[in-house]
Amino acid sequence: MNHLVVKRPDFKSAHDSLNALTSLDVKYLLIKNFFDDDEVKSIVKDLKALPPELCTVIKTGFTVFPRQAFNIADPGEKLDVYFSATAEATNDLKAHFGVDVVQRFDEVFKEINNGNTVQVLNGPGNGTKFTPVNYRLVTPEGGGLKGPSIIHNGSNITARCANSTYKHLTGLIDFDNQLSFFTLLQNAQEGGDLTIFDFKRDDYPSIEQNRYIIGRNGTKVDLEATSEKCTIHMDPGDLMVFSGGQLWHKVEIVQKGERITLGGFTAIRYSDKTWHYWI
Ligand SMILES: O=C(O)CCC(=O)C(=O)O
Repeated sequence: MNHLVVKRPDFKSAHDSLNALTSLDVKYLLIKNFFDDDEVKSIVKDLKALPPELCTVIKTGFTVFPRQAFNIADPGEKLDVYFSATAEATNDLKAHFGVDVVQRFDEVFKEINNGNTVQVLNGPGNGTKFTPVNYRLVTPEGGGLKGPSIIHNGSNITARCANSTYKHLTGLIDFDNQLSFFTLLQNAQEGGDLTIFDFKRDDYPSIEQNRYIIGRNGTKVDLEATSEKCTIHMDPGDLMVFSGGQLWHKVEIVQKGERITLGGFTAIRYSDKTWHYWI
């Protein structure tokens, strides 16, 4: 599978990337200079100044901002509660940062979607919206596997924690073929690179021991031994877009330092075939 590297603002070879990534004609798209050095510095400074109560510690060593909407909702979560939490989270994303990160995603997505706008995904009620993106901060603290270090495909974050929101999401968009995107804001000193395996969830639907994927015909692949993969080292300010819904992937365990990313997911809405993004 090919990959594509472009440098903002020159998107000439990447104008149809969302479709090319979904059909797996392109394995990943790396956009250099999504944020420039000054923007990266300013974003990280603002992030470090946030009141901790606006963040959610998912596990020791894995924190996200804005606070997860599903932590506020109870397990029998109600959609109105969920979406008033996402509205607050979206406000927090704007209120605490000098750089308008959502505007940057809007601009760049349009460039790689044949000039068509990619909107933040709507909720069920009038004017309700998902949170567009979130920040993920990962340190070695707590050890073990956490969040993106676990070999996975797709995003089960919402699914695990918010049943009715998940139902809404899967009815609305092509959830299984979603793309993952994230911009790197700070590299870990050791670990933290993204590895994408050349194996599709459709061919290998299950995984054992965070290591062996099992094919439909029973074949077993050891992902620790396979060479059918690529590991991508990114620089701060780079944006990565890939078919995280279809391809098994993981983030290498952060062994030292702190890795900071900002991202979400994007997919086609069934009703009008337009692209939307959310976290
Ligand atoms: O590095 C990140 O922020 C998440 C990458 C990832 O595993 C995903 O988007 O599915």
